[in-house]
Amino acid sequence: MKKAEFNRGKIKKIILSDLGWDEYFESSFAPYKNNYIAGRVACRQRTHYEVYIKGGYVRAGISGALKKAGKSPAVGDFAVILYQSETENYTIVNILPRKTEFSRGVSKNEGQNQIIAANVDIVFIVTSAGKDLNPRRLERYLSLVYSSGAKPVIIINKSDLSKSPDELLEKISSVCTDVSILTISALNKTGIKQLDSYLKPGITIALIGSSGVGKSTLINTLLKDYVQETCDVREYDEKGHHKTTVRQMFLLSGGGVVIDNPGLREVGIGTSGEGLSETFSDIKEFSQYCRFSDCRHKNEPGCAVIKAVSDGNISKERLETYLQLKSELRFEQEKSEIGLSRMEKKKWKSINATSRDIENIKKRMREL
Ligand SMILES: Nc1nc2c(ncn2[C@@H]2O[C@H](COP(=O)(O)OP(=O)(O)OP(=O)(O)O)[C@@H](O)[C@H]2O)c(=O)[nH]1
Ligand SMILES: [Mg+2]
Ligand SMILES: [Zn+2]
Repeated sequence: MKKAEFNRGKIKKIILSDLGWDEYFESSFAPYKNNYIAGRVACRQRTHYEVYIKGGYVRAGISGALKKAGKSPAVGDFAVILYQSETENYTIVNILPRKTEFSRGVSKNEGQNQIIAANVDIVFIVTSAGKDLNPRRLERYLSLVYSSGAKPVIIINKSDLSKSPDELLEKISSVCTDVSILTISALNKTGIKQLDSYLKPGITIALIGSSGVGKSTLINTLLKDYVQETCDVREYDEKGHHKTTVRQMFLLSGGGVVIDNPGLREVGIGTSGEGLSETFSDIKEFSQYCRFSDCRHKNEPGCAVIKAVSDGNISKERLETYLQLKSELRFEQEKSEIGLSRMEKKKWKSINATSRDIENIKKRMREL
């Protein structure tokens, strides 16, 4: 088995079920079972992928057919791999259907959301004591996580920098009524035990948050090893310079996997409205009592949401973020529809071009 240059910590023998492989994937892998091997994408490099397979991990390329189909494996994907013993090459030939898809929420290329990671169960939204701790930012992150299908947990790191951890909790508790908030110090290794209940065999956890909040430091603490380079304490200046540039997956000694991500510069909203209604369930609750069923909660008479703000039940800033995110959502949805229709046009263009080619060939044949 080829050795990759990444430090993956002390890896024991890999069992795919510790990595989240279950009946769902087993059944979609069934048609490939006899000739292919299954693996999970750990990291995407410029020229190849690093993939965990039963027993270890390998470097793999992707097949031309997959590239042609425009499919690109994301970290966390379960893949169908062809092993050619003559050349000792591993090639990803297909991606098994995803359970969850975690995207940045910013659409790129023809309205498709950019996938950050696939098959994530829990997202640790990492923030830190200091100016990163911001309820408005958390609302954005929460909407994104909810729309991915994963469960969010908020981690306030660097509690050692605060005199009163309770104050930290208080600052954001209003935005996260149904979400667990854990206060830790990844550097001093305090509060880490609270994470134990999430770190289980078969469970995939992704860490997201701004640059410099301590995601990679937390990975190192969880793995009890220095697998990820972190920003030097002396050179760190809260300006958010990116240290981690490659997204990758690590295995925990008790089973389960964690994915470290580069700090997110831009947090979009995606095209799914579900994330918004879950994040702002209080606003949704009040909106049932608005006079108009299509109330936009801006200046309509009989708006129960605006009343809730003036009664002090919802903060003004929270409503503002909600309205802002809602308009971004509408924009992203429209963009995605335009993207789809553009793709549809492209498809017809290529179909027409192909039939033109066929006609030309036929014509030339007749002329011969
Ligand atoms: N005081 C304190 N500093 C911490 C803690 N955790 C991390 N740091 C420091 O914060 C800085 C940034 O940590 P990283 O782990 O590199 O942050 P990151 O979130 O991975 O950043 P990116 O990779 O750029 O996204 C480093 O100097 C860490 O030593 C903590 O619990 N307390
Ligand atoms: Mg990092
Ligand atoms: Zn209203």
